Amino acid sequence: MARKAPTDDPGDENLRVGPAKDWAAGVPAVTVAMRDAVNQMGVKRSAETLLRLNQKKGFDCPGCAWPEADKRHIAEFCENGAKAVAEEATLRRITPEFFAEHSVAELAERSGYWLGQQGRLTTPMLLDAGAEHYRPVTWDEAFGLIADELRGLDSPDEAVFYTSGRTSNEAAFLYQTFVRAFGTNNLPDCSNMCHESSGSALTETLGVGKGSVSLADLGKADLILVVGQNPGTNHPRMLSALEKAKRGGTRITAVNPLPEAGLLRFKNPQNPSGVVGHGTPLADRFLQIKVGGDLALFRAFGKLLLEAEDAAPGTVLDHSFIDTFTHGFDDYAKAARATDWPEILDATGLTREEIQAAFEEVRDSKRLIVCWAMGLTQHKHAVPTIREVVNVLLLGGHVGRPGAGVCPVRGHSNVQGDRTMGIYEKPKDAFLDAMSAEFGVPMPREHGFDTVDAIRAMRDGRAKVFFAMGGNFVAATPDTDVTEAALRGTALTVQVSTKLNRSHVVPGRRALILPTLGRTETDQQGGQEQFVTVEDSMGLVHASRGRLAPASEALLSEVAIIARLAGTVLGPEHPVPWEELAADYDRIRDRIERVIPGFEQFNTRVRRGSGFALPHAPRDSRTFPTTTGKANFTANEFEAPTVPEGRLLLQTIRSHDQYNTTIYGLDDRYRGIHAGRRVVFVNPDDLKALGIRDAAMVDLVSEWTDGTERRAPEFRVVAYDTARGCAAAYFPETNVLVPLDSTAEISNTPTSKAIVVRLEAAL
Ligand SMILES: Nc1nc2c(c(=O)[nH]1)N[C@H]1C(S)=C(S)[C@@H](COP(=O)(O)OP(=O)(O)OC[C@H]3O[C@@H](n4cnc5c(=O)[nH]c(N)nc54)[C@H](O)[C@@H]3O)O[C@H]1N2
Ligand SMILES: Nc1nc2c(c(=O)[nH]1)N[C@H]1C(S)=C(S)[C@@H](COP(=O)(O)OP(=O)(O)OC[C@H]3O[C@@H](n4cnc5c(=O)[nH]c(N)nc54)[C@H](O)[C@@H]3O)O[C@H]1N2
Ligand SMILES: [Mo]
Repeated sequence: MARKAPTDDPGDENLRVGPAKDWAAGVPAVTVAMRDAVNQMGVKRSAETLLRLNQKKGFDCPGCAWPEADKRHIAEFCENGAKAVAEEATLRRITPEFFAEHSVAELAERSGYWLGQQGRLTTPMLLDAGAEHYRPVTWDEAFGLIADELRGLDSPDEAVFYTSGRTSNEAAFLYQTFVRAFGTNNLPDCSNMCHESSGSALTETLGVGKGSVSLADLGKADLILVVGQNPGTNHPRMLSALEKAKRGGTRITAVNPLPEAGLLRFKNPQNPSGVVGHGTPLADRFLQIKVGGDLALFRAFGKLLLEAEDAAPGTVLDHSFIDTFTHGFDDYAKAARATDWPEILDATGLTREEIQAAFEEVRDSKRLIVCWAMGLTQHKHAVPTIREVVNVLLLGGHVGRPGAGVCPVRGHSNVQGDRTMGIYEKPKDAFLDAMSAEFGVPMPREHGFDTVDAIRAMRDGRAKVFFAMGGNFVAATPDTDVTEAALRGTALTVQVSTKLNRSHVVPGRRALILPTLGRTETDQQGGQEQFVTVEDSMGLVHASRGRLAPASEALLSEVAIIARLAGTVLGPEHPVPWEELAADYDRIRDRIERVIPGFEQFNTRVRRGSGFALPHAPRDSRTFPTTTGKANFTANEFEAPTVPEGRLLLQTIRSHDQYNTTIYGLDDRYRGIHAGRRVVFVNPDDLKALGIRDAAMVDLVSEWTDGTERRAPEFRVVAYDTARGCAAAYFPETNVLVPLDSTAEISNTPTSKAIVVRLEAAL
């Protein structure tokens, strides 16, 4: 009963631009969700699948990492969660005949959208050296071949093991065990391109690289700042939480160069009164900040708070918190006071009045939460920007108090859990010691490659085998031409995947595709049905159980793939009992419990209700495990992007119809874009100043400090309400523009949100 995929590969020939919307969700969202689901799965399967989504006995949505409320709604999913599920639970299948029919060269000409539309991968496939087509192989052959390549390396550090954030805790834990037992810490992950800057800044200032608020806190806040985030598209269930908070009196300020639909107005499809009329206005205040201006804004808040305290001593700052729990106040205060208004206004593009009004709400809030996502993390000065956010929160004592705290909103559904499980290229010694003690094998101590360093190593011939546990490495990473050449230069690429993507058609000398189970599917091991666990953006760990029959009988779970590979590479005498662990995931959880703090009685607690919360010292007890033992204020250098005359600062974002590199469809209806993706949003006044017409066709040319240029051809200009001097376009199409060396200080995250470009008339 496999469904046929469309054979055509539509380009942008039907691109239409209409008005942008000022509200999100509501009835159209639900109908669109159902339409996509039914197209991929049919009516019966759609209903059965979507009703299990995010339920206590169901599976965790493979979409975003936003937590579920304890009281579940019967349809606890959003439009984009439904699309993520439809993408995985599709009835379309890719069989060996498909690869016989399409050469790799031909597939490399197809769009990412078309590749994804072909359906689920069903059979392990090998591309031999020099071959034009993938051919089917057995699992044993595949593992044997990987083992030969790995054992033939001069050093384990010549292999790179990437992870994307859908991998379960159990698979992630076993994977890093294998990689380290093999002998390397080369464990880059999607987090390196995502919230690494948040982790870096929060670990240094608060001692824990994760968010400090729970869902309940949102409802208790006086004020929530939503900064650099587009929840209407990327975390739609967050809108329900914001709406609820608002009804209880919480005020919301949005800080964004774009007036994103969901932030302005929201219609709740799960609430009968929310689906008619204009919905709830969500943000009470909108600061249309310039791209990269947030460090300046938070610096201004800090400066104004200090000055207000001077004017009325003892009434503004939380002195008892600052005195008891923090370090570095004086240096920070000095830096904040010294910042000049002209540089703040220039960097933010806001008026003094706008900042003053927003500040007064910050000052008057006893409980303040700051939420953020990629608008803060993907900048050169992302880490100092997030440190400035922390400075403002510390001034008011907003950490470790109900209704207050830091809320980095994570992307992939288990990206936070993967890091907890040890998917990290710079592991702490305490973790490695615990691993060695548990498994009786030595652990490598030298730090490994993150994503950008892994590309450099492959480019320079220092890394020769690339193994990916999920994701779409070549499409997600910067500097597409450099990255693709780097991958092609390796001896072997291995992709453990559910769906076909660009990374399968940019092979090393040899390439393997290993098809795996998704979240929605049942996982049988050792004659028993298994479940996995995940950790959401707020540190809650819970179980996820798939219910659908696997897309093909040949699929192995990620856990089984790792165990069989480890057995083949490391041999039968190895002290880690790989097969035994894979036969019963409870045994993996027992090991996790013994290695990672916070997982006491893991198997018992995860079977109860909706799981359990991991400890978070700053939140739970105002204990700050930093180098000073206190929460650290930081005196950051004032930074903002500089853009030469006649150039724009381009940010690369997600459309409403995509999940990272997975393109669900060609619309971005909240922004008024239909049937195409190659658009660049520019402020009408900038267009006038540049002498470019709305709807003109342009090439985007990025200019890098070393004098090199990169070009993304043929984008249609869309006059749009974005901050002056800024532009926006979708990734992955624009990744060619991001230089590999353009990364954030400290976190090494590609600067995907700040690329200096000029627009050139397309030939
Ligand atoms: N449906 C769907 N859901 C997803 C994803 C998806 O692709 N599709 N991806 C998942 C993943 S991995 C992640 S990380 C998250 C991403 O979630 P988001 O971070 O919301 O994703 P982006 O599309 O990158 O949007 C960045 C937002 O920041 C704003 N912004 C850009 N630069 C700046 C700046 O300098 N300052 C400020 N204040 N704002 C700025 C942009 O205008 C935009 O609103 O979503 C997750 N959820
Ligand atoms: N220019 C620019 N670049 C960016 C960003 C940006 O904002 N701008 N955002 C960055 C961010 S935040 C992120 S997180 C990265 C995302 O980078 P990745 O995580 O590498 O990319 P995805 O597109 O999420 O990966 C999709 C693929 O994962 C596979 N997959 C899906 N589910 C499963 C599963 O359950 N198991 C396995 N094994 N495979 C599965 C499918 O084959 C699918 O094709 O991209 C980054 N790149
Ligand atoms: Mo992400």
